[in-house]
Amino acid sequence: MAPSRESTKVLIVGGGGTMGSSTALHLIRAGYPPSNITVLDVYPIPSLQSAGYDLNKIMSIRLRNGPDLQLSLEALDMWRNDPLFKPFFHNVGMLDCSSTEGGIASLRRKHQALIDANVGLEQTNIWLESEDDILAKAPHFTREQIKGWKGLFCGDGGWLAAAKAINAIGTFLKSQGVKFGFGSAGTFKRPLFAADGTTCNGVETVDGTEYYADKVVLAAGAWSPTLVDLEDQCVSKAWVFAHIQLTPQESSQYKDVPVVYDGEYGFFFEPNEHGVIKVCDEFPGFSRFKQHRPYGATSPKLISVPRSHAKHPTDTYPDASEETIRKAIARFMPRFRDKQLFNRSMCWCTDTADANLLICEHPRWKNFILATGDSGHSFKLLPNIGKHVVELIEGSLPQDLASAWRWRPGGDALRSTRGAPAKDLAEMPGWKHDAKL
Ligand code: FSA
Repeated sequence: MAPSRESTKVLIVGGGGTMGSSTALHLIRAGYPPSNITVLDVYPIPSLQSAGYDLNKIMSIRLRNGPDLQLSLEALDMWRNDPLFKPFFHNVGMLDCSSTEGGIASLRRKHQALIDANVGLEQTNIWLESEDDILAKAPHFTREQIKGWKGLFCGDGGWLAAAKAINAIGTFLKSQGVKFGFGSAGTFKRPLFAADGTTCNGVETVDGTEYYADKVVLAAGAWSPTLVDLEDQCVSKAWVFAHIQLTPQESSQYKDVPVVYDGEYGFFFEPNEHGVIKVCDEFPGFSRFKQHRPYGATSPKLISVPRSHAKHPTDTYPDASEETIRKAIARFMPRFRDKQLFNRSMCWCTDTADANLLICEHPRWKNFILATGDSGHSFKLLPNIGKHVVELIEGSLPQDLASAWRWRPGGDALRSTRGAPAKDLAEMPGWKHDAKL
């Protein structure tokens, strides 16, 4: 007999981030008593070191993997209609553009994949062939600036106020009486096992607290492969961003502009309510390999270990990033090329080899469930991903999702589906970090 929702206790490690908070939310929506749900995280929700702790993330429909169509459509519906998520979706559109032959060819393939999905996506995902087409969607550009550009406009896209959305989940969880453990009482040390040695029945945190539960969900994002041995299925990588400050007058000219993304340069978002624009460059990420022994490994091994800006606020980013972020600004907003950059920071994600999520029960630890492997494209799934983690907990995850998200060692997560393998931060001049911190 399946265990009842009323009596099943669930622990969520990394519950202050994207996948963990969504899981807690969906447990409550499925009828699990909030007092049977415990969220553990290094930081209070929204966790400062979650990739989702950000001004904004991109929303668009991109079909990279089998499950993407279903997941994106579910997410879009919830960002549009679910009262909890609706306030955080800024449906200003997303303009994916390029001026190179290869880039344009790749955009055409993306467009075709959307048409081939056969669910009417061609109505909102529009090919922009001419400069006039682009200027109609993005009048803040000059004709000169967009010479040679072609674009794919996603009318279902835009941006998501990321940290605010996780915060809204956190506020709801607290109001419902979910239990929390933060700081050393929320930092994972090891799983606990029943007398059989293979059935997980809880977690010990670094302060020595033992939490017991029927199901343990590890949703620690880029920290997941440092906590338990994932057999090289996930490689954690950092992406960088910086902010620029606009005057109120400048800001009003950029209000409601679509997110603009060029795979060879990067992307930027409209200014927030304080006139701050986030700019990112695009590249295959930075790893940070060191000898480290996650729980379950028989000896230390090379693992890319994230290092958060939250914990190490004086860390810088590589000189090369400064250059490429400036290049992106010069490309997208040449009038702001001399603006000061601030809040330079890194955002840690974890790639799998095929860029599918890793959402499955551990093959040897019964009741220990992984919900990780974001591969850099998962924030948009905040509203719905937890529903599928709950399905996995209950043994009802549809076969196609279970197969895509299965435990699957092998493959090259360092490269993943990107243009090149990640370079290591240790090789990047300018990346300074105080070892004492
Ligand atoms: O469209 C999206 O899913 C947003 S991806 C944003 C990004 O910064 C990537 O550009 C980067 O390559 C990495 O995957 C982290 O996320």
